[in-house]
Amino acid sequence: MGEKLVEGRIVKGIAGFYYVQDESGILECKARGKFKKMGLVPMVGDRVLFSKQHAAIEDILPRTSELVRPTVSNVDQAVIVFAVRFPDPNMVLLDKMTVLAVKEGLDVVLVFNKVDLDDAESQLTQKLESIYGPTGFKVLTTCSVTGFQIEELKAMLKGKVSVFAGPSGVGKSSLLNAIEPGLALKTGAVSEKIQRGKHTTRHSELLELASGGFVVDTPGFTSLELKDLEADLLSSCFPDFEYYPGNCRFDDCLHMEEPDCRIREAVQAGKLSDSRYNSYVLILNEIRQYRRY
Ligand SMILES: Nc1nc2c(ncn2[C@@H]2O[C@H](COP(=O)(O)OP(=O)(O)O)[C@@H](O)[C@H]2O)c(=O)[nH]1
Ligand SMILES: [Mg+2]
Ligand SMILES: [Zn+2]
Repeated sequence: MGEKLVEGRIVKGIAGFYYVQDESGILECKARGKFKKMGLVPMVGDRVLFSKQHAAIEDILPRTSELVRPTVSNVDQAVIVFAVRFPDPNMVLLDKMTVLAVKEGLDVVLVFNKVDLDDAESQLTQKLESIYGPTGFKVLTTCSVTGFQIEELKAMLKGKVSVFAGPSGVGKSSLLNAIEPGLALKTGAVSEKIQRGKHTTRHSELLELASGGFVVDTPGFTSLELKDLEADLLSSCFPDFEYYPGNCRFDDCLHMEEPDCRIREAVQAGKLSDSRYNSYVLILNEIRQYRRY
């Protein structure tokens, strides 16, 4: 007689053990040997069928997405966090992260944190909003210190699996703590350095929010590889470029030197952001660099 299998989700994996969560709690499980034979390695984020009696994962349900860094499956959205300043946003890095997220089929939420450090004179928040408004990405400006827009962020996470990404020091852990103080994530540059020193490999972990949804707090990453992205697909990962589809003289226009390019015209006319176009060119050149080898 087959025993009853229960559906759950892998929230953590350490040294061959998988922590599978369902409504009744978290159970430490082993994966059946058949997965190894199939060349299938269970991932954090996987929805699985497991046996409580044997503490064993019996089946892995089809994945909707698979991220490599951090290693998580079934992610719905990327919450890309940058500070309006301290540290100043690196726009190329930001745009690269959105490209990777779009390429993976994730929804993008852009969070500009530390709005308390902006001032009336520089209006950094407003500038960022004007650059990213036309992308159609969801944009939130937040402050984890005052709690500004924290409820809105919380609402966006509800019922979804979200990966928090962004450079170190922008306030990812602080935002998550503001959403749910019980998480008690370590914050501040110093504590992160200590954390890195202690654990040579950091495992990704899904954290469940009481308000609903799971989040992954990634350690900050600063360089991203775009090796497997084709040059001619890059502009489709810039949703603000898509307002001018198929209108360039050449169907395969890369929006660089080609004559009658609608994208470059839009940039020259001030309709498309210089900053976004600049990132596009730099990322395209990076992709071409890879292709040469
Ligand atoms: N002024 C200000 N500081 C913040 C804000 N959010 C986080 N911080 C500070 O920024 C530093 C880095 O925060 P942390 O959450 O560790 O950033 P992470 O590396 O992205 O996880 C800490 O010293 C926080 O106290 C904010 O909204 N405003
Ligand atoms: Mg952190
Ligand atoms: Zn073009």
